Amino acid sequence: MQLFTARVCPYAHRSRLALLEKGLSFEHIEIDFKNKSEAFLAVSPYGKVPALEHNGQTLYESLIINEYLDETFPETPLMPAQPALRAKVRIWAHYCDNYFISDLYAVIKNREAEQHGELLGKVEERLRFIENDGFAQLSGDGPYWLGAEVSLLDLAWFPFFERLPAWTHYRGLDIPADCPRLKAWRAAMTDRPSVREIANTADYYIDNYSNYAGEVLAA
Ligand SMILES: N[C@@H](CCC(=O)N[C@@H](CS)C(=O)NCC(=O)O)C(=O)O
Repeated sequence: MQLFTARVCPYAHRSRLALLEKGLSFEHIEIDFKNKSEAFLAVSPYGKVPALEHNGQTLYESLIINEYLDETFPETPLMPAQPALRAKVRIWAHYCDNYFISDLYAVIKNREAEQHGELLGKVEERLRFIENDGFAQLSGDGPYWLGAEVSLLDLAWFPFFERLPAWTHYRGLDIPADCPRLKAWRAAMTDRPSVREIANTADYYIDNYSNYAGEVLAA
């Protein structure tokens, strides 16, 4: 099994975590975005990481790769058994990709101080929505999205929260004080062996997101 990946990429981070959580061995192929090989473009038609090659199949899109891994290697399941809960995992992963990330990147890429407050407020509202309509409904006593067991949903979201120190550094974005479940979840995830094995430092993210964010904007 080969994973085409990039250390800086939160989406590739999702699939690396899934492989580690499931204890699967794989060849890690680090992609240089400025110099994409033919072999990479053959498995990744969008030219994006992550991409996976396994048993003659080429797969891409992090959430789909992760469901494939879970179905192909059902030991240590990372999806719940009940169809309604499986649907919730997909709903909240879809929310991450289709609502949360676009607002997050809008704050980070924005360089106009006048627009900053409004953009930041939108992301904070999204975080409160996750807290109240996500965690409060699904996670019981926690600490994970679905309670006691880690799932693909945790792996879908966590990479964006490992990068939080960069968002705080450049844009003053943090988990709001009225989101205690989200804070506890981030702490619990940060402690997992899979997460620790491939964690990058705050300084790594601050350095690597400087192109996106540019200068620090006052909150
Ligand atoms: N929806 C995709 C997004 C993957 C993605 O955007 N990856 C970025 C890096 S974080 C990429 O490979 N970009 C290629 C490039 O910038 O040339 C997924 O979930 O896998």
